[in-house]
Amino acid sequence: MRLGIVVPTFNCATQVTRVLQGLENLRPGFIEQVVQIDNCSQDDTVSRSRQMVQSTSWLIDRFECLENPFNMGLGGSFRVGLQYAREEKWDGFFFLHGDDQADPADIVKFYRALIHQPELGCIWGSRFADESSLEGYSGVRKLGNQVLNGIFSFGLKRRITDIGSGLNLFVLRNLPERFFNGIENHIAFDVQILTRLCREQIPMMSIPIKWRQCDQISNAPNIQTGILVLKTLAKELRRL
Ligand SMILES: Nc1nc2c(ncn2[C@@H]2O[C@H](COP(=O)(O)OP(=O)(O)OP(=O)(O)O)[C@@H](O)[C@H]2O)c(=O)[nH]1
Ligand SMILES: [Mg+2]
Repeated sequence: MRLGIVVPTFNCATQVTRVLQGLENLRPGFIEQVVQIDNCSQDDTVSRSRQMVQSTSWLIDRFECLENPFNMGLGGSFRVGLQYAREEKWDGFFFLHGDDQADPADIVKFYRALIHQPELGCIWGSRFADESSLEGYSGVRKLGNQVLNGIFSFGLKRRITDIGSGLNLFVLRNLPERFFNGIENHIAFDVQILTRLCREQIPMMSIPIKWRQCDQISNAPNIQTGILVLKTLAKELRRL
């Protein structure tokens, strides 16, 4: 099975170098390549990533950094990664946020789950399941997410413990070719993906992950993102 990792970045030089170091330490034998997709960072995210990779031995032969010509939003970066994965004929790819909130070691759990259930179309990382580990998230943030999880569970008629985290695995070989058509550029693109997974009854599972907030600068303001998420859900539900 040919798997890659797509790492979207935007102004997160300090954090992405830790993510890349984490992958170098892990040296996951099941990963073919790591592709960073930078969304016009205004800091030195790209140069520091490239410099960091020069000092590695595993990653150095497997790393590529693509730079979007303009800020395409997180969904736009996802589509760039998807296109890359298709051109490389990967069977699937991890989408791992570059701001070091997830634990890169969790990808091993995802891979093991996929080996046991090779028919899965998606493995969804969950920050709010009972066994998840969540550090540094404010009470407001947790509550907001729990409310959204409740609304989604009701709307999608299925228990949802995360509407979209920064660690997911998409198994392209088990997803219809048209599955990602019309995915939007904005940060709630994963809400579109989640509703489609449910609507099309794609085999999927959710895995509790480790997630933390320490020195990250969020580009996703709480209220605006919450509204966008709900609007995206409403739009997708009309299609159900
Ligand atoms: N928001 C945002 N993030 C981007 C973009 N392009 C790449 N990213 C990266 O995508 C990841 C997610 O962005 P965040 O702003 O942290 O959003 P989030 O993780 O969904 O929300 P938080 O829980 O607030 O961190 C980070 O690693 C960013 O560096 C973009 O256009 N917008
Ligand atoms: Mg983040």
